[in-house]
Amino acid sequence: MGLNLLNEFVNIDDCPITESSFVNQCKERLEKHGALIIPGFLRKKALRKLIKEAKENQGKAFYSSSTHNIYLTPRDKSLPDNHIFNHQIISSKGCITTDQIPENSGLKIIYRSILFKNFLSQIVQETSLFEYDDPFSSINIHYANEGQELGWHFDNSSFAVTLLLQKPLDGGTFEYVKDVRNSEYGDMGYETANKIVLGHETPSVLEIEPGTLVLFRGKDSMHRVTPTIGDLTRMLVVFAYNAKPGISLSKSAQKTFYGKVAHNN
Ligand SMILES: O=C(O)CCC(=O)C(=O)O
Ligand SMILES: [Fe+2]
Repeated sequence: MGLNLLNEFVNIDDCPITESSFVNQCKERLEKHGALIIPGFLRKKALRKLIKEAKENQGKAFYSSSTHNIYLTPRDKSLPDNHIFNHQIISSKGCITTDQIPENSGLKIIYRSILFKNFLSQIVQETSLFEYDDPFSSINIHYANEGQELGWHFDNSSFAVTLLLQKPLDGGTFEYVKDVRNSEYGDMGYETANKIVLGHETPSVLEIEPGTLVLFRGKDSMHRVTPTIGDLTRMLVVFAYNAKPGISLSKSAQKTFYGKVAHNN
């Protein structure tokens, strides 16, 4: 699969993902800001098609609401309930999985494209990127209806790739504070995290329009998506990759995120 097929979906003219000057510029922006946004990544026609597809499959979404701390870990009973580590936050959304996305979808063409994977791996500085071994986790579409939100958290994965398809009338804003914790050195960032949760620290906001590609380092940068306001659903694609082949999401995580467990692994 070459540039021609990818070019049907991705605006290669404005986002020349195979050119080293563009790649280097993207890499620098990600390092400096902890986030990289590429507006107009999807061609307008492709965006319209993907919105239609996502709407057609919305009825299949698994909706869940969960209570979690910002580290996405169980409570620590040795710490008080009012400690930031034990502070509980609510997140809710709908989700469809890779197997529910049509085989000929532009999303699968982009996700599996060697050129796209090369582009990403250079930016995040991994040798190669691999899809998930389970049939659910590689490409997800998230649906946030009115009132649904993702509470403050850090990601488990070192980077995330998203594509916004539909922006709500209001709300649904991606907010983040860069480098709150240092997971590599075990610095939990309690003090800053506490200020953020209390609203005493002003987060950065990512201005994202439909068709924008976002690369985000969410492992150490605390982030959230504010509640959707109005009756237009926020629809967002998440592309998930691994640095090694053969990795599946754990069965318990599959059950929590997708409400089902794959039987083939
Ligand atoms: O919805 C978004 O824009 C970000 C999603 C996110 O932070 C996550 O899935 O962990
Ligand atoms: Fe996240």
